[in-house]
Amino acid sequence: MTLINGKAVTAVLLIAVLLVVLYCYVSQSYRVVLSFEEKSKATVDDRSDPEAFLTRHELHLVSPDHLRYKQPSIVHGRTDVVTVTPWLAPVVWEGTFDPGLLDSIYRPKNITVAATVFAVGKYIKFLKEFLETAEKHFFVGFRVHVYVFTDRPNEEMPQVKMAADRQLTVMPVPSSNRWQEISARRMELIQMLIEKKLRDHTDYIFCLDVDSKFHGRWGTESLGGLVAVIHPGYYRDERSKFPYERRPASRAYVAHGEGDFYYCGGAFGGLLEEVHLLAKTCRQNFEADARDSIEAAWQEESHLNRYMWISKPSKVLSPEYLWQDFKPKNPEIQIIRFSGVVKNYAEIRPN
Ligand code: UD2
Repeated sequence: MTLINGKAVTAVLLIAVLLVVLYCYVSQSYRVVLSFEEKSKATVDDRSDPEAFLTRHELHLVSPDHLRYKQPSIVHGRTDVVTVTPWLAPVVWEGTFDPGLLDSIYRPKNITVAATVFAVGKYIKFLKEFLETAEKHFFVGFRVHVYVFTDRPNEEMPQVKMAADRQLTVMPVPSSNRWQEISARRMELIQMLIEKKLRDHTDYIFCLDVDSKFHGRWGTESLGGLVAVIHPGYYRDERSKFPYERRPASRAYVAHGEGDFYYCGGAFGGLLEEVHLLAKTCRQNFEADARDSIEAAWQEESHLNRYMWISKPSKVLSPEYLWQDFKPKNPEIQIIRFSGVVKNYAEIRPN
């Protein structure tokens, strides 16, 4: 009798445990479904006008009716370079896009493109040529707003005539005694600029080095979610030679055998919110490193390279988009669009 009772109690206990496990499983799945639905709902709510959202961004590329342009081909084209990354982002080279077609697609979207440039200390001398050549080549015919961060007084600002749909705003910044600090603080200032001034009226942003000038078109072909430029100095090299930060103690660390390309700190961009996330993350990592008394090998360029390895760029610009004036063109470089000017570091850097 006692034995039967004991068996019954064990069976009841077993059923109870099974019921509890089943309840937990069902309620957990229910919670997952709920949170998924909530998430989808939030996404729709955030984009209360989905048609307007799609129309503005590159997700929805609508060309004008009856537009005539050269027939595209999938069997003829550039064979001397790779035009797509392993994660299927386009790599933009001359001959891979139709500028007229792209401009016709983006013009009705009425986009605004911001550009940031830092001209601190003696680097102010590069600003005039940067701005003058941007007028000739950078998003010509589109609404462009250039933000110049400088510590120089108004009298030192070059006077450059800008087209009607283009404007310039000067953002005062403190001077600095270390060039590393100037280039590194850019991420923080870009993050703040986006948060305080650009949201609501800017679609895309490009962050560019001032000691450079435009030689050719840089336009709508460069638009994308997250856009990186391949560094002209390393694009033919094995990745073991890339000057990534190699100390594991740094948040910019990229181990040997890892990484895709070596990207430039002197030019990057994309949709406003993508660049905001990049700037915020690189700034946080840079500051956390500083608290541990470590400065990455190439300051914010190292952090940017770590970021782009994990958050893959959705469009990659070939080294046409940041060459170096002192370097002869390699055969695959059919056009130089933007290029660093030759400079004497000893003359222009604070120390
Ligand atoms: C590389 C990067 C640069 C940055 C740096 C690492 C390219 C082409 N350049 O160039 O973007 O990542 O390595 O720190 O990828 N600046 C001033 N005043 C100064 C010093 C710098 O305004 O006294 C600004 C200016 O906008 C300049 C930028 O910081 O263009 C980068 O400085 P750089 O050009 O001297 O850095 P560089 O040539 O080592």
